[in-house]
Amino acid sequence: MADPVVLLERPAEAVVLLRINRPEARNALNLEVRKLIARHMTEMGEDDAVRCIVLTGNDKSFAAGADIKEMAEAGTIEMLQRGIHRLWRAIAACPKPVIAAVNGYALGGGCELAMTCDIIVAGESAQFGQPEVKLGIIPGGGGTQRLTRAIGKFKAMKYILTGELFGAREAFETGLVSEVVPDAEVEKRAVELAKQIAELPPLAVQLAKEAVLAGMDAPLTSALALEAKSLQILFSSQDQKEGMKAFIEKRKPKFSGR
Ligand code: DAK
Repeated sequence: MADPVVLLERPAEAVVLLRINRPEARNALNLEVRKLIARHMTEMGEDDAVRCIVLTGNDKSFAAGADIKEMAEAGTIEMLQRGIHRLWRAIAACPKPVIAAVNGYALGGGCELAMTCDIIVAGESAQFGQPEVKLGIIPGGGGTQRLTRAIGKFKAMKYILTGELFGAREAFETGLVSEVVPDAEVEKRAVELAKQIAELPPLAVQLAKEAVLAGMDAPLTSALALEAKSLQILFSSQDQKEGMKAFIEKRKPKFSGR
């Protein structure tokens, strides 16, 4: 039997690591991979025992984009029926923080997949890009929008219109990547960050993620109102009482997730 194309690992109690596993195709995202990632994200979003997710590939490739061989001959209706946009939305809708640990190539749909995550840790030799234009298409998984929001119009236009790749340093300097670390330490660092987040009160983490993402879509006044309401809501959580009490009593807090 073939190896599963998405592997699930548990590097720490409340942390799940999802590994894309198609090394023979540079982790190209075929429909099976996309469906599995979406399914796992949905399930983990509902699982109280999971507090942070790391999404990764292998040392050569995070994901080299959509599987070109699978879509080369597809027609409009077939592309529509594959429901890729729906699968993408399931990933973006995960309420838990998701950290992309990127080594090697994050191209096209692979770069878009990393951009649906909340934090991106990249290895020094990682390569990002939206090369779709070279195939006669345009980015379709959010690339024209998320890349532009992350790095600004003029840099995004350069990469989207030329299909040129860019390295981890450039990605960091332009704001696409949260941290750059030596290649061999990408996964370790991503898991370390995930563990750090997993120890924090999950309701505060969830509402912080929600406020940042919903706020990016809204005018400033509405976004600030959402932030204020989210903060007020947290004052009815046990973890807010415990966090502040523990600070005053100079002890480590014990968060219950309530
Ligand atoms: N798809 C299919 N196979 C791929 C692939 C891909 N994206 N990338 C690599 N492979 C396969 C190669 O065909 C090769 O297979 P064999 O020939 O051995 O059978 C194997 O992986 C190794 O590839 P290379 O020999 O090329 O390896 P190198 O290390 O020399 O080069 C590379 C690695 C990643 C630079 C190169 O393979 C490459 O340029 N790959 C294509 C990158 C690319 O153009 N990516 C964008 C794809 S288009 C949508 C949403 C999003 C999308 C579509 C629809 N909807 C919402 C509807 C997204 C579109 C895309 O991402």
